[in-house]
Amino acid sequence: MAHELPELPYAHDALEPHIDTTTMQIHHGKHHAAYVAKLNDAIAGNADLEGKVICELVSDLDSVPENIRGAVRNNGGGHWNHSFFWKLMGPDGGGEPTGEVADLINASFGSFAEFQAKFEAGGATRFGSGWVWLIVGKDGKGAVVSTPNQDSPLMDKSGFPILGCDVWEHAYYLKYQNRRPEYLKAFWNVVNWNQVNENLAKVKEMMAK
Ligand code: MN3
Repeated sequence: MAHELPELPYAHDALEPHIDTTTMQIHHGKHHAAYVAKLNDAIAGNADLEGKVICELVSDLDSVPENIRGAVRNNGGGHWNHSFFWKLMGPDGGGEPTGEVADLINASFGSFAEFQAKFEAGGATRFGSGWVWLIVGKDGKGAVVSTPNQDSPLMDKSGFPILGCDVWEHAYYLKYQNRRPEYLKAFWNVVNWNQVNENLAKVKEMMAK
């Protein structure tokens, strides 16, 4: 089965004014769509790889033949990261974290404000293009990590991501130009904490096995 571009779980203008309509249209409809198309091209004809879901594929790059490993890393990473990212935002998002995520953040960082500062700094200091993440590490604690390009914590096994923010210029340049820290601050207004809690519940289930 070929990989497919998932539909946005909300309208393109749903995250206004924090993330603008045109950015969402291009980001989802062009950038993400291109990662999906190039991933399908890269693995075409390799039945073993074609049979894997995207999460399996990016979690086991060693099993990908060397001649297409770079393409799968970049485009498969792009597909997984963006599919994860869209769901983390929503028109009813923002506010303080809730439920077990709130407990994890307070236990790991001291407070939501301290976590926000770490996350924003992680995103702002990522040189060039990449992502900043909240992961659950092997010790069960929350940690902020940043990855270059379309890499993710699934690739280096540093932990399981439950929240992430795309800090490529294409994610914010139309509205924020060079002001990446301002975009990172605006991101808090659209975070869907219910989804982050769902992600945490899944991670906990996986880690318990
Ligand atoms: Mn992007």
